[in-house]
Amino acid sequence: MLKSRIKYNTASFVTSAPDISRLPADTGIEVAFAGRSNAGKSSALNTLTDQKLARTSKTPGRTQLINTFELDADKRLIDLPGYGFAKVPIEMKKKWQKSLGEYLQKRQSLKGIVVLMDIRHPLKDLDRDLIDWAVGSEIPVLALLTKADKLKQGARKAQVLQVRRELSSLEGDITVHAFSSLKGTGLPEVAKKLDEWFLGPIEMQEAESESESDQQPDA
Ligand SMILES: Nc1nc2c(ncn2[C@@H]2O[C@H](COP(=O)(O)OP(=O)(O)OP(=O)(O)O)[C@@H](O)[C@H]2O)c(=O)[nH]1
Ligand SMILES: [Mg+2]
Repeated sequence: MLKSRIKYNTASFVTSAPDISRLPADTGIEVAFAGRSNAGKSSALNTLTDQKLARTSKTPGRTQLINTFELDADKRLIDLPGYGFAKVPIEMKKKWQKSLGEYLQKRQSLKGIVVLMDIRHPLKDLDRDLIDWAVGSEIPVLALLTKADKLKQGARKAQVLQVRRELSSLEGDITVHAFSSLKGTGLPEVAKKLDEWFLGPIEMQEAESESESDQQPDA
């Protein structure tokens, strides 16, 4: 079983919104899953929550709405529409890009972005744009190199190191891990980072619970 401070398997679907005006109130903390079409965003969310919450597909461009899942009243996970898929009618593309851009720029509760990239071809232009933007906006990034099961261990490690090296020049709060929805690779690392975004660093929590126990000495 997944060891985490938050029980991600309690997540439940809230809403599918065509634009940010239709999202739940912009309060609390939100973590968004973003990336190119077909990168594995919905699959990663399903693996993390151990549920079939988000619809996945072999056809890129499956997630066209901003899907919201709630962990509790002030913690949400967001499945964003994918970007960079060529075979989408231009009008539709414009609409998604608008709602994606608006979401990223205006959402105050957005406190962390999981950027998912296929481990076999990471850091495409739009991925770099998104990561650059997040660093500029001081939003932490968890870069997941997805479908890690498609590479042998040596190649997988080399890709992780290469992406880490390339992103280190940005000097942002960026963490890079290999991930596989199929095998569960990287899942504990994802849960740990999201716990930190939602609840704060573990040291802080321990300090808090210590001070609580100070007030209530054992009888
Ligand atoms: N081998 C392998 N395939 C995966 C993995 N994760 C996702 N896939 C496959 O990749 C395809 C796309 O996955 P989705 O999770 O739907 O991707 P998405 O990023 O949500 O795509 P859009 O909603 O279209 O933007 C599906 O056929 C998945 O089964 C993985 O870890 N390993
Ligand atoms: Mg999807």
